[in-house]
Amino acid sequence: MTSVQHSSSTPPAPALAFPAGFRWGAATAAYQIEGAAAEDGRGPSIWDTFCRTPGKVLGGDTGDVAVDHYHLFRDDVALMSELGLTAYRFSISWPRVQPSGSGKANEAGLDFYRRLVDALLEAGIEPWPTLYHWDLPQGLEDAGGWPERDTAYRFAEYAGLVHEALGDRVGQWMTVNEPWCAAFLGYASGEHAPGRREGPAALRAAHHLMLGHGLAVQGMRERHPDHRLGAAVNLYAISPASDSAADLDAARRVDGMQNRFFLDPLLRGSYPADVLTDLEELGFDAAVRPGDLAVINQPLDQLGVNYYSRFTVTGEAGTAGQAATSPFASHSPWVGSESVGFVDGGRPVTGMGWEIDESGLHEVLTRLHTDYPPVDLYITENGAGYDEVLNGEDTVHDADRIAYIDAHLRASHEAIAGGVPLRGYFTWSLLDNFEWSWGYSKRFGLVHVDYATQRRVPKDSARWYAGVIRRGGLPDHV
Ligand code: IFM
Repeated sequence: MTSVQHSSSTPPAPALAFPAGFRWGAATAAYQIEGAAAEDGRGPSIWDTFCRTPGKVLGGDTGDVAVDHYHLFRDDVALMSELGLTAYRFSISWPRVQPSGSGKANEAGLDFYRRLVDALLEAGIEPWPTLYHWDLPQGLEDAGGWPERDTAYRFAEYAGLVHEALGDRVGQWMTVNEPWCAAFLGYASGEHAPGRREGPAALRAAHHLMLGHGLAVQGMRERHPDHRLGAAVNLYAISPASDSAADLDAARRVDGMQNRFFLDPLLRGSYPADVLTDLEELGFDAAVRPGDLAVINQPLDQLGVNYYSRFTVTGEAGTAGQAATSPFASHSPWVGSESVGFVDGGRPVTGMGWEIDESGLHEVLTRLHTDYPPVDLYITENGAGYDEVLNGEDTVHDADRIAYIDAHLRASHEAIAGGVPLRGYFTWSLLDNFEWSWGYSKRFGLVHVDYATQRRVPKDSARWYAGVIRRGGLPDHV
């Protein structure tokens, strides 16, 4: 591991200062970094199975070893300290805690998180665990997966076990991460595990992810009323390609399925009426039982916003398509709106092909503030993936990533100045890691990882971000 060197002199006051107490963080997820897939009693997850299915993950890559965070976590916490992070967002692996998805906890699995949390606390870094970041125990998928209502109850049971074990030292919790991806990439387009292509099942999965969130929050609230609880959703800014009625309708549909289908039940206790109309033929209503929406609509202390890009969409005939979420995209994840098309918005893109538009982040944050009941907001993911190489040097000159994060922090600062209660920013990601169906081909880290040796090398962006944190804000220019 090489270190994040920076000067120890007092930093100049930033031109754009963030409020005192603003959380400066980085995020990761269990399957993407931990490795140790068969250690200490961990059971198989749907991602272990998916990675072993030919043609599902680029290069046949798996998370078996990933970046070996399970063994190297102390080094990684040391890196976080050098960066000056005040908070670290990670996820808990459900199959480490409940190898088959139900029943008593595997203490050896919980012990790993006890060790990690203790190391973070010792370093003065606030732990921000997420309970579900897509690694459903395979045993639960064998019983039907998220389209089965029982999975929501199993999730609440698992959440209770983790909360019981760590609740004495962790006070910030996120339940589910990006339920849109888990439901619609997992069960509609099949680009993600478990790789099913069943639209109506994907809708039920989405509802049960939300129901699981609500049930988990109820139990956690009862156990520790003082804890701060929330969920992290992936939101997009959406633009119609033109003012035509077809394009405006496409924008309404994509906004409905991507944003409002999750925000409305979480924050208002209802599904958007127009989306329910779009889904009328698909039997979604039958999945929503009396009382479910009240369970989902638990009072939240915080909402996590994962923001990466803007979609420009069209409803003109013959344009059906989708944004590039995977190298294997072939089926639409837009259940009930499969005919919408995605067009080039004319902006520069990251190495993922995702258009860079920080104004979309400002738009999303402002909309949350004006259209929904008040809740503290955190950017729980934001960052840029590229195909980077070390080139024999001892760093990566990732000026593109610096520019991306800088621009999004400026947009965040503007939102705060406009009254948005944004309380923190977690960049995705701390380390290069397993990027789902892209395998290890895309790198999002502030820290480069040599996957053959597990050597960590901070990129230019790591030093830059450390400076931002030390100053508590941004200089006039990048
Ligand atoms: O790597 C993912 C993460 O797991 C969820 N949000 C988006 C990131 C980049 O694709």
